[in-house]
Amino acid sequence: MATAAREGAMYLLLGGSGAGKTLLVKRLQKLSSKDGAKELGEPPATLPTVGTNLTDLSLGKKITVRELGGCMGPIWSSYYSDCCSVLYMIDAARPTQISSSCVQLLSLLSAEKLASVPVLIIFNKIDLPCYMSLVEMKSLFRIQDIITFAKQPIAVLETSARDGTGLSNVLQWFNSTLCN
Ligand SMILES: Nc1nc2c(ncn2[C@@H]2O[C@H](COP(=O)(O)OP(=O)(O)O)[C@@H](O)[C@H]2O)c(=O)[nH]1
Ligand SMILES: [Mg+2]
Repeated sequence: MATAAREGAMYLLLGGSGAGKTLLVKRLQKLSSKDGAKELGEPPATLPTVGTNLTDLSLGKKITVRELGGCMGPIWSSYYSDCCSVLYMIDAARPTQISSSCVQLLSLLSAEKLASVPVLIIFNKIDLPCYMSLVEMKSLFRIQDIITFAKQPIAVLETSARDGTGLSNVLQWFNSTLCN
């Protein structure tokens, strides 16, 4: 893959289309920028990611986040050998995506090449009302069973990339998993 020229450790950002991956990365870029913008302001517009999208972040050291659009699911695995950590994003306000997201998550957790990389599961869009609570969503996902039986160290966070809730926890997770 064309990553040799980049300095930073590679983090993969995966999840269904429209979960909020691009907005998350834009928000993290702003929060970690030199001027340390504390005011997020209105969410910038995002376009559906076609293919893959690379973003550099400076978090003590330089890292690169590679977003893979949801429609690239069938070839996600071709990027596994190149990454040090995985973020998996779920739209917490779309219960209809639970089963497909769960299958995708289980498949990536069972990939040999990802057997020892830290994984962060993010439930995004917690600002939106949903007829199902986050507790119900997580229980349908069987998050606790997944954590118990997975080989990888797994963390779970809730965010709103829109209003900024939980983004500092995501930055903290990056700092705790900084790879070489
Ligand atoms: N309400 C709400 N909307 C969000 C949130 N995160 C992303 N969005 C919106 O969801 C849409 C898809 O976001 P995008 O980042 O392009 O999703 P991606 O396909 O996963 O990259 C955009 O209109 C975003 O503004 C969130 O936390 N809350
Ligand atoms: Mg995108």
